[in-house]
Amino acid sequence: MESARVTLLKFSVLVLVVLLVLFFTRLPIYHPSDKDANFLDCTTYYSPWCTSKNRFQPKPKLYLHTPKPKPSSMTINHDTQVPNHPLDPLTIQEIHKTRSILTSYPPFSSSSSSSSFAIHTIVLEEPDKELVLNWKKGDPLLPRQASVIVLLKGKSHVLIIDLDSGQVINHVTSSSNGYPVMTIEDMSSSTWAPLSDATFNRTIVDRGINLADLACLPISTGWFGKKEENRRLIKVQCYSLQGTANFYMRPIEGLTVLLDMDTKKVVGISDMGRDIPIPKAENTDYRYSKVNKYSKVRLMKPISIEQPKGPSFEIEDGHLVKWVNWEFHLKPDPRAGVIISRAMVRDPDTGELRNVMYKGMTSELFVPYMDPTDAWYFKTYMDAGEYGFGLQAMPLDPLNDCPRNAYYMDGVFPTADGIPYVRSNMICVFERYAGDIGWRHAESPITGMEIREVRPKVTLVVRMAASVANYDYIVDWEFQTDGLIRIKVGLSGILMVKGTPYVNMNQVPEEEKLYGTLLSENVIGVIHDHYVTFYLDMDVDGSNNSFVKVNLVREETSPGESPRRSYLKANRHVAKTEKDAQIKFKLYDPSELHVINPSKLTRIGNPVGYKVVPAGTAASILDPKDPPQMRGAFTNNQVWVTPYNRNEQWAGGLFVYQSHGEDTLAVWSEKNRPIENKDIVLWYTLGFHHVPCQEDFPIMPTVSSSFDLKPVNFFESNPILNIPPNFEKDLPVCRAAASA
Ligand SMILES: *[C@@H]1O[C@H](CO)[C@@H](O)[C@H](O)[C@H]1NC(C)=O
Ligand SMILES: *[C@@H]1O[C@H](CO)[C@@H](O)[C@H](O)[C@H]1NC(C)=O
Ligand SMILES: [Cu+2]
Repeated sequence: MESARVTLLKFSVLVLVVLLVLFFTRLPIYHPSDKDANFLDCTTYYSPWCTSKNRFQPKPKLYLHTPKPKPSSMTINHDTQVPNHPLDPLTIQEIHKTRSILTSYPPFSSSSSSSSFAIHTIVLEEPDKELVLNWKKGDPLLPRQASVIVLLKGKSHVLIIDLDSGQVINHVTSSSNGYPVMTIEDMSSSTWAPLSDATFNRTIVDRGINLADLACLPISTGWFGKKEENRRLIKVQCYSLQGTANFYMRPIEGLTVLLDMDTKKVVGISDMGRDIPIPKAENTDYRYSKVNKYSKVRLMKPISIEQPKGPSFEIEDGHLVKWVNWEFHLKPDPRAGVIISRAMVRDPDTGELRNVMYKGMTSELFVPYMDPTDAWYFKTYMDAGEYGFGLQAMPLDPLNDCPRNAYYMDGVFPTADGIPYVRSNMICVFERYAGDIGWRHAESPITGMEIREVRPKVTLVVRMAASVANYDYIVDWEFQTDGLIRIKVGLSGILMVKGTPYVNMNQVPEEEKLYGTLLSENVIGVIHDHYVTFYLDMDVDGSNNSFVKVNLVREETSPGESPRRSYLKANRHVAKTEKDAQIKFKLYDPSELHVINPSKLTRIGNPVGYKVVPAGTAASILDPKDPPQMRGAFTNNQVWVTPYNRNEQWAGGLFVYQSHGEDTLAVWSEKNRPIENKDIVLWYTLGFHHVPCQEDFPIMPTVSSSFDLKPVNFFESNPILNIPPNFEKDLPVCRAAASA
């Protein structure tokens, strides 16, 4: 019995989803500016190891009055935290209160039904947009309401609870197909469940694997037809942990356990691929302590960016970010990860704060694998609606995930029984200086003028990193002083791989389908796609906007008109309805895509606007009637525009788990509603095709793509004409104490 206990313990510690729960949430928060406050010592005291090359210039005293950088979340006491802004996430106290109102409300009150229900969501029910737009600091806070999703006896209940009155003010039972985002407890308990089945144990042992070395993953089943209806199902697949922390590289191929997620009963076991060996553990570990240190390449010296006066951003009242000309509200969300709201940029001419985007977030992800066989066909993840993109965001690692002087924000989320917990350091905010140029011009000697004007580019980054089982997604919202917002997704982490009998490509018959690339002996990296769909509620100088396609077309000259035969012309087309704004990118039929405010013109009469500048344009080429593609139909176009509707924020639908694709962005857009001069929402999908390669083994170097929201006739002229260049005197050079 003792060994069984040890087995279970080891199992529990190492299964990934268990890690997700509470272990990380109370880690002591490390605040870089306390321990590594080099810049403060450096500038405040001008210690001997800190010098400026230009000795005449700075007076250290000047810096004595520099305020300390705003504290990180370390100083926030979550237990006493109160909301300050209408969009602030629910506090610990508010989540407690929501839970207590819910548990005294039938059918959830213990008196009427003691049968178990699970709380899948407690988040702020955002007040009406109109009210938020009119709210000013100093006004009384808008009524605080919680949006709650509870699963009871297989039915999803959606409630709105008013926290001031303590009343449930809305309660509907969902009749649509699909289930809410899994709870951490769903995922964690599913990985254990197969062990209650003797057949499962037997096949593990028969395959020569010690039950103590098992690590299992909960894999969403997708939806492939009638037989999956009326209960929540999940598939579990396992790996061997023996000899490595990177169990993902040691799949127990072909073994799939189908579970009822609510009863935790094994519904079926598919036990195929017994002849496929488990790939070796050697060279799969990626931990610094375990890998051979580089010996054959030159070492890099330490590198860090100094901010002698501290960062230029401020976080007011916990969530309001103010930086140079930008202001926006920032909050963590269990489903979206990061939500940016009320993004406004200050006009350099008038000093006025101008609206750009009311709300921006990751709405859904879609990750279909390209292997139709029994153990793989269902791997078509929708990481936000199935797993909770924010729930999977792990604490960021200071100095590695985010540089020195970063501010860290925590997430506060409920467990399945409604008790709040803190996910510390979930988001970071920092200024980025990567040596890039904001603008420049130099005159060549032929003009006889000596001009060299260059401005450095410094940006503000909001970052989150979600580890959805094996994969890591890094999401950056990068704000530039020229008004541009860059939204970037980086892919790293570990591939989901497949076991194979082959150890060399020379063994693979010509006609054999590998479904991917042989990455190492017995390991295939299966081809897959990643789609990340963003919800962008643009409000360019106000809510009523239009979507304009600026189509570039070839004009041919008439005979004799010009030595040129052809040139390009820009044709503007204002989209009237949603179908006009279903955009598939075409390299040889290019368009700029503008969101403009038709009633706000510049001095010289152009409508003010922002354009979406695409990149990461991989498009899904699956059959539109393939069940995963029907559920992921929001990727059928790269850009969509819909009229604002507060019930249309999740591109795959509110209930994505086992959904049939009946409530997606693609379905809404088919209504073909008017979108001209209306409050509109822009949707953009960043796409990646991923044909794995050997460099992706045993862990992937980050691959990233980004798209931009860029001002177009929004400012009267270059908005960063007046930013100063860098001067030597402002940039003291710090040296390590030993070398001073
Ligand atoms: C399967 O093995 C685990 C781990 O050794 C053990 O705890 C569990 O009881 C076993 N299940 C059955 C049904 O024997
Ligand atoms: C936006 O347009 C609607 C009509 O579509 C109008 O009722 C509303 O007043 C407009 N809002 C603003 C802020 O101009
Ligand atoms: Cu990938």
